[in-house]
Amino acid sequence: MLIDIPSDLEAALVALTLPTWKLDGPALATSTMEEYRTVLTASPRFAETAATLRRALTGEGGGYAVLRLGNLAQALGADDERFLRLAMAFAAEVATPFSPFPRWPLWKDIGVKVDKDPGKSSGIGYNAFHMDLVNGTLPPDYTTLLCIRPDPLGGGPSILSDAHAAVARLSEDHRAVLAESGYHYGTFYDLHGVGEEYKPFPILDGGPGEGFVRFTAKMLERCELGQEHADAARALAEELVQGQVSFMLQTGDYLIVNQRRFLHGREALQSGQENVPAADRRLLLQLFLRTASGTGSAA
Ligand SMILES: O=C(O)CCC(=O)C(=O)O
Ligand SMILES: [Fe+2]
Repeated sequence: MLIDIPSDLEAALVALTLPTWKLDGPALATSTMEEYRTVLTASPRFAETAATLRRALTGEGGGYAVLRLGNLAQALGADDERFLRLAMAFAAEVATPFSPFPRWPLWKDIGVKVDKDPGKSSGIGYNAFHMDLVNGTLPPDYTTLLCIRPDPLGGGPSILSDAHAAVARLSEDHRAVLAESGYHYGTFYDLHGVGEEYKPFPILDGGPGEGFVRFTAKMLERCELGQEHADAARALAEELVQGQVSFMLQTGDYLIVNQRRFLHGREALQSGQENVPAADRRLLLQLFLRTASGTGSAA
């Protein structure tokens, strides 16, 4: 769902300068979260906007939101620290920002690399449905993507699909196979705050409609899977595509995905990226969030 910022709130936010954030290990410091909340709660309609955001992510039928911060990005500059602090403050209203990568800052650049595996993060091709950090026992509750620059050639719409709805459309036989520990994906190296490496894992590890649908369609191409497991995973991948929504993120759009409900991906960028100067290519900033309870309910 799209969430616009009321114009009186926008005006108040542009006039604010939030302090720089502090870290507590890999996470945003509680003191910063409290500081940001205190300042922002004094702005008109902030509390109500944050409540709308939480409802979109955790309410009945919800699971993702696009917070439209484009006017703020335009007023402050999309890569300006003041804008990033405001986006961080909205994120902190959902759950605690943290970095699973010890040597990376909280916001991780996702640019465009023409030489990379086209189907992976920052590649130029189709980025198939997945959850982030799928092979940790405790993946981030939320993954978030802040659009600094869309593809100047006009490609790369985001895709989202309700994972539990897709599972519910599968046959019982496929669901039973997906509940077996027959899946694995990728490497697990030097990651913090996402539990242990999970290998092999079941795609379905909660009751109907519950828990993570621990899936990445990338495993179909890149991993050796048993025939039965591969077939069930392919059926799930097809249902995810059947149920997908897609939209183009614009500058300042902030996509927040509840990983317990929705899986995400991205259509291919427009061809011809090698002719676009690196500094003009699509740029997102990625940030992960963890709920206090680890159950996915908002803060
Ligand atoms: O480029 C995008 O829009 C999505 C990137 C993504 O999902 C990821 O890097 O995990
Ligand atoms: Fe992702």
